Amino acid sequence: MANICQEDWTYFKGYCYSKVSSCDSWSSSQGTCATLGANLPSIHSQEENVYVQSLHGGEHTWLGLSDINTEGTFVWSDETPFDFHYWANHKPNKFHKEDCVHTLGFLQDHKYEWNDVNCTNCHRFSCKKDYNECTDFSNDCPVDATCVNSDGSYSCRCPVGYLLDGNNCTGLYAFSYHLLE
Ligand SMILES: [Ca+2]
Ligand SMILES: [Ca+2]
Repeated sequence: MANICQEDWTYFKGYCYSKVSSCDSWSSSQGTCATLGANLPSIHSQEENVYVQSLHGGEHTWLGLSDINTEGTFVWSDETPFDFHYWANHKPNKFHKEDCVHTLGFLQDHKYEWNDVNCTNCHRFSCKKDYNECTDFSNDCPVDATCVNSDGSYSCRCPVGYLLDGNNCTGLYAFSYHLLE
């Protein structure tokens, strides 16, 4: 798929990612992403885990994951569910001293795993934000439908009295007619 994100951002499965090659603390990195309308990356599949780490050629990078607020409860900075993790063996560890999570990358025999470290460490990072499919022609909503953007996706809403039927908004009377046939 052609890159449909803004310049300096790359598209992957409903989101745009931008890489920052200088290092910073976890909080400053998250702050930099926030000024771009984005967050440090949350990861929800191994495919995304590999993609995000490949952006930096396997170097260590921050993820949006931390247990800063409640020790032992890791949350993503973009508030998406914690439904995937890829901790290295015996991680997370050290508890109160290590509240922020970075990727180990794939250099020096590392295998895309994650490690918790001190939040003031300096790591490179990427920013992740939703791609708004409704602002261009990358959505396939019928002309009479309204495109509704959502985090990581979008949907098509037909006018009242119509239902989305494949790539068309079909009047409800047409559905009843099918039933009578
Ligand atoms: Ca901790
Ligand atoms: Ca979207």
